[in-house]
Amino acid sequence: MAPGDEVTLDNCDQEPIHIPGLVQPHGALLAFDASGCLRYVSAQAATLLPTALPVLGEPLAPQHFDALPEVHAALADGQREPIAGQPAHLEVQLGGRPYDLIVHAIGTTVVAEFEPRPQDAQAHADFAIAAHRAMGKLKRQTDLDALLRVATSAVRELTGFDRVMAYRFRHDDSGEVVAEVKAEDLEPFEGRRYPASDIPAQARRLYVINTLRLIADVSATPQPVLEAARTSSPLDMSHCVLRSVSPVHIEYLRNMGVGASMSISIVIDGALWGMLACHHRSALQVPYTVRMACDVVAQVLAANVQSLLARDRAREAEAAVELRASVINAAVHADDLVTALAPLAPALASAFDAPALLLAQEGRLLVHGAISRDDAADLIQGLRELPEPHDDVLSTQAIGRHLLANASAATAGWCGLLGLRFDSMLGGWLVLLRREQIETIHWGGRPEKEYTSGPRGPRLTPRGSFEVWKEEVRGTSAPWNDAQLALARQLLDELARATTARMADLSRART
Ligand code: BLA
Repeated sequence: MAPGDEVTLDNCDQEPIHIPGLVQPHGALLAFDASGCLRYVSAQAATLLPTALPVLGEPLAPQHFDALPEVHAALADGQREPIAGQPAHLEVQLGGRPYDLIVHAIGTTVVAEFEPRPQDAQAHADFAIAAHRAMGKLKRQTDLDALLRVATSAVRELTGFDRVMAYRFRHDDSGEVVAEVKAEDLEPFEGRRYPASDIPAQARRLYVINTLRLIADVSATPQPVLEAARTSSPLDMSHCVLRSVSPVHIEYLRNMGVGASMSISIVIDGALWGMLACHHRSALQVPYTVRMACDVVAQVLAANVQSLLARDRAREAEAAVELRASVINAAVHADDLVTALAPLAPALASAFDAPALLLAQEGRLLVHGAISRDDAADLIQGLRELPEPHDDVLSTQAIGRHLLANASAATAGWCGLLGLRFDSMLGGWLVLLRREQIETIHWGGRPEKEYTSGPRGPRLTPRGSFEVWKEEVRGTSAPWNDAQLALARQLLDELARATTARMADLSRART
């Protein structure tokens, strides 16, 4: 897709959002080539900046910004040391007004962006204290939910947004609002799920390298970036602070009644783990320094999330070792595995995050959880009748679609199955079950009339997003993760070993 082609709901993951040729109109952009000539300028730069500017195609000369030697120096410095993605920041006065000047290099091009400092920008001292307090609080949190809540509160306190959410990506790039602070009269979004397509892949890639974006006024008309020569390539705005965002996303925000939006990436191990996403009902120009403090909050947050996740993984691994030992203990020389393991059913189910568990061998069947005995027996029968499996660990997110089309358990909403065939002679199965994802999530949204719908239709509304997510996950459970699959394999080995040992005992007793 080329810049200027029409963006639709079907091709928006192809939209080259890094070269929109447009900036948000609250600031001005100037970009210079390696020889110091002005190659790109945003249309309103001359109106916004009360100073002499070079003409397109002409070099930056000392008389430009003559009152501002430091601006000239920053631009010259940028040209000597082009470090992409590492912007330099200056506070400058133009015509008696304060501006934030952000300079960065992309390739050999040096980009200077000017943002007028909002008149009511929080006093420096207050804001530094608030930022400092937020970092301290973030560092003290020892559980993930509390950590995310503290981060959303900190960003809300620093910026004044009406709503700040922590949005966490799931295994399939869909997302969930896992924490939220908001103005009281706004409808809560916490717990909501959104499909991967609400933040297309190219946007996610960009958000890993450029971690903060502000859409200061959703209803402002973007300004074109003029080019010195038609033959030159469009300016790569991946690292620009004024980059104008995709029209599809603007329509989405407008439909939701959002007047300003900001989001900050939570990057862990080079991948986008989540975002802090902020909404305001009217326009909101968050000063650059405040945005940078929010970016630091997100970095501290990411580091803490990473260490809490590592701690949780270590705890889970420890619990798995203990569980395995209990299983070995209970199973060793047990005459009847089903009875011997019954007391461990709750711990086993919980280790696999499975609300139901079945254990069967010969004519015995243990049922744990809210599945009917008939559905359980039918499922075990179905598994026993399957053709000889390649693997004694079976896993699926969709029993009805991929394993047993006619299982009554599947009809009753059981979709995820992790099955361990530990005794092929006597039909020994340990089965963990999960429900359909949708059954566990309820739409708490207000009626759709709360939202408007633009030219691209109702898809770009919270309800439209939820419907897409529901379609994508219909008939499936959440997936089994690697740790759970590894534990399954270990337990299978132990149960199979116990079964073999019992057979050996029995045949010894017979001889
Ligand atoms: C970008 N989509 C985004 C962004 C967010 C979301 C946070 C980053 C830009 C920003 O900070 O506003 C999505 N925002 C959400 C979600 C919530 C939220 C899910 O607050 C939940 C509470 N968007 C769509 C569809 C398409 C789409 C259907 O919903 C395309 C078919 C596109 N979203 C889209 C694009 C971008 C985007 C192209 C990139 C915008 C840019 O940076 O230019």
